[in-house]
Amino acid sequence: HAADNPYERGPAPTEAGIEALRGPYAVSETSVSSLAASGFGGGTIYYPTSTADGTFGAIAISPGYTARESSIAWLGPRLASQGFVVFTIDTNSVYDQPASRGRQLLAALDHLTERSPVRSRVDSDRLAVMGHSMGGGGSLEAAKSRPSLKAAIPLTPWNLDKTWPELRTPTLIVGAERDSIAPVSSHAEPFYNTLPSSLDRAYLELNNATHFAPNVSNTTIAKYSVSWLKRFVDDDTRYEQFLCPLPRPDLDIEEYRGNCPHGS
Ligand code: 9J3
Ligand code: ZN
Repeated sequence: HAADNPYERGPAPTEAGIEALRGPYAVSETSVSSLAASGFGGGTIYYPTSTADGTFGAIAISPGYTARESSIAWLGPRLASQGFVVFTIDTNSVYDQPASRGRQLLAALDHLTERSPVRSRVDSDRLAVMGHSMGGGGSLEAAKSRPSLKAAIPLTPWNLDKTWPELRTPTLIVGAERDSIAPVSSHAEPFYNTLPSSLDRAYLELNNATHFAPNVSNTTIAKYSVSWLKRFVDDDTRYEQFLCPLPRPDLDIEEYRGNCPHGS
């Protein structure tokens, strides 16, 4: 319980709870204009309204090529309501490449912890990155350059760099079976396969899904993202039950690979 883990937030988890459209925390939001943002394009911060539970871990999320913050906005309240501060960002240009998106994710985290109005609510030692497509490729870049990150979740990621042995951040890679823009055979799967085998890592392939599955509310993405973030940003082992033993293929999951148990 909380006495053993100071980062644990919220009630004992259930499968229905991690699949729900909203978690236990009421959520507020505040926008960051592009003028106020340095090194990224601005965005929206979603955060638990109550200050009664102390600080929260935080996640920055980048959209993909040609896309705006709106394309990943559903993740803001969905994750924040589980007990995280979530920053969905715009990039400087919608044409920015993955390496740039990685730097922008880190700039957004720095803004969140150093300059944002909710900085006192954020635990600056417990940060994570996510992103769609080139933003997913960017989350790999961010984790490579900042190994203190606690979790990375690239969603149908795209990157020309196919090898990621440098990562030290627990990483959940989400691929889509019918992705023809970032086919899993040349993106998500080699990214996963080249992560260190000693790392806490997982590969979730969404059954019968396209490149754009992460752009609309998706319960499979949400439930495993919440579990991964809770497990590695909050060190909350109550969520290990949803990650180990490895989820079995079903109507939603084409394939799931990973090490198990975690943290060993
Ligand atoms: O961010 C993305 O959707 C990357 C896929 C893409 O359009 O790459 C083409 C260069
Ligand atoms: Zn590489």
